[in-house]
Amino acid sequence: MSKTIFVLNGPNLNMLGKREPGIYGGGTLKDIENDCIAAGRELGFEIDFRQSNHEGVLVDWIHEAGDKAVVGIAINAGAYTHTSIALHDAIRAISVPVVELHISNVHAREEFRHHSMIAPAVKGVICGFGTASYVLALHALKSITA
Ligand code: CA2
Repeated sequence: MSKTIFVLNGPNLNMLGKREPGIYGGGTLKDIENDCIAAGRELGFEIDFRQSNHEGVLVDWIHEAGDKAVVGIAINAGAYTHTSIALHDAIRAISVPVVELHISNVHAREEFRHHSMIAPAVKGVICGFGTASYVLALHALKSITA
Protein backbone atom coordinates (compact mmCIF):
# COMPACT_ATOMS: atom_id res chain seq x y z
CA MET A 1 0.00 0.00 0.00
CA SER A 2 1.46 3.38 -0.97
CA LYS A 3 2.02 5.94 1.77
CA THR A 4 1.07 9.35 0.47
CA ILE A 5 2.49 12.61 1.79
CA PHE A 6 0.90 15.92 0.85
CA VAL A 7 3.48 18.68 0.31
CA LEU A 8 1.45 21.89 0.43
CA ASN A 9 2.69 25.31 -0.64
CA GLY A 10 1.06 28.65 0.04
CA PRO A 11 1.01 32.07 -1.61
CA ASN A 12 3.76 33.32 -3.91
CA LEU A 13 5.77 30.12 -3.78
CA ASN A 14 4.93 29.72 -7.48
CA MET A 15 7.24 32.75 -7.93
CA LEU A 16 10.35 30.90 -6.74
CA GLY A 17 13.21 31.15 -9.20
CA LYS A 18 11.80 34.35 -10.71
CA ARG A 19 12.54 36.87 -7.88
CA GLU A 20 14.42 37.10 -4.57
CA PRO A 21 17.11 34.47 -5.27
CA GLY A 22 19.17 35.93 -2.40
CA ILE A 23 16.52 34.83 0.10
CA TYR A 24 14.95 31.76 -1.50
CA GLY A 25 17.66 30.47 -3.90
CA GLY A 26 17.47 30.23 -7.65
CA GLY A 27 15.47 27.02 -7.95
CA THR A 28 11.85 26.82 -9.02
CA LEU A 29 8.95 25.14 -7.26
CA LYS A 30 9.15 22.42 -9.93
CA ASP A 31 12.78 21.77 -8.90
CA ILE A 32 11.62 21.42 -5.28
CA GLU A 33 8.84 19.05 -6.35
CA ASN A 34 11.39 16.89 -8.18
CA ASP A 35 13.63 16.84 -5.06
CA CYS A 36 10.64 15.81 -2.93
CA ILE A 37 9.65 13.04 -5.33
CA ALA A 38 13.23 11.69 -5.32
CA ALA A 39 13.47 11.85 -1.51
CA GLY A 40 10.01 10.31 -1.22
CA ARG A 41 11.10 7.38 -3.37
CA GLU A 42 13.99 6.70 -0.95
CA LEU A 43 11.78 7.06 2.11
CA GLY A 44 8.89 4.99 0.75
CA PHE A 45 6.48 7.90 0.28
CA GLU A 46 4.41 8.89 -2.70
CA ILE A 47 4.49 12.70 -2.94
CA ASP A 48 1.38 14.71 -3.80
CA PHE A 49 2.83 18.22 -4.33
CA ARG A 50 0.51 21.23 -4.56
CA GLN A 51 0.59 25.04 -4.47
CA SER A 52 -2.19 27.60 -4.04
CA ASN A 53 -2.35 31.33 -3.51
CA HIS A 54 -5.73 30.93 -1.78
CA GLU A 55 -6.17 30.28 1.93
CA GLY A 56 -9.44 28.36 1.56
CA VAL A 57 -7.93 26.01 -1.00
CA LEU A 58 -5.15 25.17 1.45
CA VAL A 59 -7.80 24.55 4.14
CA ASP A 60 -9.66 22.20 1.75
CA TRP A 61 -6.45 20.27 0.99
CA ILE A 62 -5.71 19.84 4.71
CA HIS A 63 -9.24 18.45 5.18
CA GLU A 64 -8.72 16.18 2.14
CA ALA A 65 -5.54 14.81 3.72
CA GLY A 66 -7.55 13.98 6.83
CA ASP A 67 -10.36 12.32 4.82
CA LYS A 68 -7.94 10.24 2.74
CA ALA A 69 -5.89 9.20 5.77
CA VAL A 70 -2.77 10.55 4.15
CA VAL A 71 0.36 9.59 6.13
CA GLY A 72 1.55 13.16 6.73
CA ILE A 73 1.64 16.74 5.52
CA ALA A 74 4.68 18.96 4.95
CA ILE A 75 3.48 22.54 4.60
CA ASN A 76 5.16 25.77 3.61
CA ALA A 77 2.20 28.04 4.20
CA GLY A 78 4.12 31.11 3.00
CA ALA A 79 2.82 34.37 4.46
CA TYR A 80 -0.36 32.63 5.73
CA THR A 81 1.97 31.08 8.32
CA HIS A 82 1.96 34.41 10.11
CA THR A 83 -1.73 35.27 9.77
CA SER A 84 -3.98 32.26 9.37
CA ILE A 85 -6.19 31.08 12.20
CA ALA A 86 -8.08 29.09 9.51
CA LEU A 87 -4.98 27.00 8.73
CA HIS A 88 -4.32 26.53 12.46
CA ASP A 89 -7.89 25.28 12.94
CA ALA A 90 -7.73 23.02 9.86
CA ILE A 91 -4.54 21.36 11.11
CA ARG A 92 -6.13 20.91 14.55
CA ALA A 93 -9.20 19.36 12.88
CA ILE A 94 -7.31 16.38 11.44
CA SER A 95 -5.25 13.62 13.04
CA VAL A 96 -2.62 13.54 10.27
CA PRO A 97 0.85 14.69 11.49
CA VAL A 98 1.90 18.01 10.00
CA VAL A 99 5.42 19.44 9.69
CA GLU A 100 5.73 23.20 9.05
CA LEU A 101 8.68 24.24 6.93
CA HIS A 102 10.29 27.38 5.58
CA ILE A 103 13.05 27.92 3.07
CA SER A 104 14.40 30.98 4.86
CA ASN A 105 15.22 31.41 8.54
CA VAL A 106 12.12 33.40 9.41
CA HIS A 107 13.57 34.25 12.85
CA ALA A 108 16.48 36.09 11.23
CA ARG A 109 14.13 38.24 9.14
CA GLU A 110 11.49 40.91 9.81
CA GLU A 111 9.73 40.69 13.17
CA PHE A 112 6.35 39.98 11.55
CA ARG A 113 7.79 36.66 10.31
CA HIS A 114 8.87 35.57 13.80
CA HIS A 115 5.42 34.43 14.84
CA SER A 116 3.71 31.40 13.30
CA MET A 117 -0.05 30.96 13.73
CA ILE A 118 0.23 27.30 12.74
CA ALA A 119 3.28 26.29 14.83
CA PRO A 120 1.21 25.40 17.94
CA ALA A 121 -0.87 22.99 15.82
CA VAL A 122 1.96 21.12 14.07
CA LYS A 123 4.36 18.37 15.17
CA GLY A 124 7.44 20.47 14.50
CA VAL A 125 8.99 23.23 12.44
CA ILE A 126 11.97 23.23 10.06
CA CYS A 127 13.30 26.50 8.70
CA GLY A 128 16.38 28.13 7.30
CA PHE A 129 17.95 25.32 5.29
CA GLY A 130 17.04 26.67 1.89
CA THR A 131 15.04 24.38 -0.34
CA ALA A 132 16.59 21.41 1.54
CA SER A 133 14.02 22.28 4.27
CA TYR A 134 11.49 20.34 2.16
CA VAL A 135 13.55 17.14 2.11
CA LEU A 136 14.32 17.57 5.82
CA ALA A 137 10.57 17.84 6.48
CA LEU A 138 10.03 14.53 4.67
CA HIS A 139 12.72 12.91 6.82
CA ALA A 140 11.00 14.34 9.90
CA LEU A 141 7.70 12.81 8.78
CA LYS A 142 9.46 9.48 8.17
CA SER A 143 10.81 9.57 11.73
CA ILE A 144 7.36 10.09 13.28
CA THR A 145 5.25 7.79 11.07
CA ALA A 146 5.13 4.03 11.18
O1 CA2 B 1 10.92 31.05 3.95
C1 CA2 B 1 9.83 30.60 3.57
O2 CA2 B 1 9.71 29.51 3.04
C2 CA2 B 1 8.58 31.47 3.68
O3 CA2 B 1 7.49 30.62 4.05
C3 CA2 B 1 8.35 32.08 2.32
C4 CA2 B 1 7.20 33.07 2.25
C5 CA2 B 1 7.31 34.10 3.38
O4 CA2 B 1 6.15 34.91 3.40
C6 CA2 B 1 7.47 33.44 4.74
O5 CA2 B 1 7.63 34.45 5.72
C7 CA2 B 1 8.70 32.55 4.75
C8 CA2 B 1 7.20 33.79 0.90
C9 CA2 B 1 6.91 32.87 -0.26
C10 CA2 B 1 7.75 33.13 -1.48
O6 CA2 B 1 7.72 34.47 -1.87
C11 CA2 B 1 8.41 34.86 -3.00
C12 CA2 B 1 8.31 36.20 -3.29
C13 CA2 B 1 8.98 36.69 -4.40
C14 CA2 B 1 9.73 35.85 -5.22
C15 CA2 B 1 9.82 34.51 -4.90
C16 CA2 B 1 9.15 34.02 -3.81
